Amino acid sequence: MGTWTPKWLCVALAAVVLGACGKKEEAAAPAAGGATAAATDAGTLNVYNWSDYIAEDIVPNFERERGAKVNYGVFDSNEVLEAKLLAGASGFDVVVPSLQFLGRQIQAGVFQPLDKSRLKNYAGLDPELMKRIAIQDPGNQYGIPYLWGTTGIGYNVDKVTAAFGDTAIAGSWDLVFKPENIAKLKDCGVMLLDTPSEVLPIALNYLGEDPNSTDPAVIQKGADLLQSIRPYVQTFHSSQYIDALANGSACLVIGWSGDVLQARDRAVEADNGVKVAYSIPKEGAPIFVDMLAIPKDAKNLDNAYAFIDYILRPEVEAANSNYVSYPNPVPASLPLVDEAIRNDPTIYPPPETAAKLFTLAIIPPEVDRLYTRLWTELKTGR
Ligand code: SPD
Repeated sequence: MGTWTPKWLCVALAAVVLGACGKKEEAAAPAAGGATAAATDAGTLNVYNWSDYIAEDIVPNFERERGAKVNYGVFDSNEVLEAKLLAGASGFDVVVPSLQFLGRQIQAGVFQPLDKSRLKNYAGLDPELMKRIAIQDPGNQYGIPYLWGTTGIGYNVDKVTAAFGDTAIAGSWDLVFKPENIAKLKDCGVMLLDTPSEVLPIALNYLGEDPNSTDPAVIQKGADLLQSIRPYVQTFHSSQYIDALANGSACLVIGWSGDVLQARDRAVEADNGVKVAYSIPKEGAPIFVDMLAIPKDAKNLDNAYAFIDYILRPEVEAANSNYVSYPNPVPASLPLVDEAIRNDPTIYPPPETAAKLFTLAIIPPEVDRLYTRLWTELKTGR
């Protein structure tokens, strides 16, 4: 494949006025000369990223090349990251919020503007994508895209087939939101992401409402829909579902694309007979971009820039996409991305699917409070 112009992604990212706009890796092999370049001691770097979201060689290869020690922590929800950032003095040098969260954290003064002259690989970022990101990060001042994906349905192929005769139902949110459907999978384990900022918009979109509505009466409709399926949901969690799908203890999840595909690959590696699949339902689904950013009070700036620039190397982002099954924003990496990933429509959605994807807007504080209250009520059964 030659150059990559993801026009469909831009269409999806542009669709909202208020909004923006595995298989295990064999060898990340990112660093030309990496093994010999560790002569200096370049101090430390504190990175806080999503769990299950980086090829396993990237941090060690960077440490070797740079001669720096990376303290690498993980989280599994924007809400958790945001609480730490807003509390201040997080101690992190590089963090990875999703774009709509980055947008409001910029407004809260959490990040420092990037000095792009320190990122020699900046020019390799997809310009169309950057333009769309600029809607929530004006001037692309604060964030660098890391990876992106969609939020859809992960399922156990055999369990869904046993309940419905085939898996066609997984192509629609009807599987999750019609009580008579989800009830059929209750006993094999249903898990939802523990994140109101995505699950409520998904419910609203399913109802034909604006997923980014700020109208409390509209948002309440989404909450009511979620309450109607609450009896069938076993667990709310944003990372455990990977292993649960892979080992067969969950059969239906709302989850992130690459995570579900990692579950599929873990089951294949375990050779346990569990077949996992991911679907982007026909009614539409969120598209997200996760962003690298540097907090204002970061202490290890040179290493932060070096790390971000390292990630942006085409061979590093390709290794990353190959490992975690999420697409990346560096077009020159695409020829290095495994064909099976590049041609997988659940990873790189074709235009007709992409046209249905929607971006998530920055949530205003009063809506955020409403989301939190409705989510607590949902989880605690009030
Ligand atoms: N396991 C890594 C998942 C990363 C997903 N990012 C979430 C984006 C939410 N909008």
